[in-house]
Amino acid sequence: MKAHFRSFHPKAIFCGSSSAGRAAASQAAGRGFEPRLPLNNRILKLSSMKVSHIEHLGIAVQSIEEALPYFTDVLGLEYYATEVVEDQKVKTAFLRCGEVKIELLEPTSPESTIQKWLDKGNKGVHHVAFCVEDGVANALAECEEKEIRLIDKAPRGGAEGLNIAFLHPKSTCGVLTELCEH
Ligand code: CMX
Repeated sequence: MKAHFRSFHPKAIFCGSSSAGRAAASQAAGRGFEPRLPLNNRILKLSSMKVSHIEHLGIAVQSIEEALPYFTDVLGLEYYATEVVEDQKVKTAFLRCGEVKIELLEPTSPESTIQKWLDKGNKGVHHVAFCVEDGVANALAECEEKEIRLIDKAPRGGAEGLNIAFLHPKSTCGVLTELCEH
């Protein structure tokens, strides 16, 4: 129980009047956190979602051809696959970085969400993909229960044949979040 609480936002561990809660508040105060009531009590519910690792980081680029040499020739990462994801209007290139992959995303159409994102002056890390052990459908159900805004209401097929679903960055601390399962 305590271990779970530690993984929550620091503001969330101070609710309740248990001695453990008070001890945590006092410890955290010593570290410079301001004990206060959480803005949203639902965060206190323990998570049953199990994230095993970061599956990949999605990096938006205007041109894979131009971007790739930085990742292969400078960082020395191994490039191993290219795939076009038609329904997302992107071409992807995958590189290995230990257990985590880097997914370069190049728009294939002006209508691509990646192109729109680049056109707004953004570049670099576009999303973070977390691998969930108990399946994307279960993870989505839990997110929905906790009022996290879903982009995909059900798992769908993504690059590399993975089941995936996206969570809206407005609900996820500004990080466009992909959930995926192997
Ligand atoms: N990271 C963080 N915030 C983002 C974001 C991103 N990648 N993309 C958009 N946002 C923010 C915008 O900044 C904007 O915030 P403000 O309202 O404060 O300006 C807000 O989200 C809405 O953005 P928008 O430009 O109006 O864009 P849309 O609402 O049309 O779309 C999103 C945003 C996240 C719903 C859409 O990009 C989406 O559905 N993404 C999931 C699918 C995807 O990204 N596919 C490409 C990768 C495919 C793959 O990996 O295979």
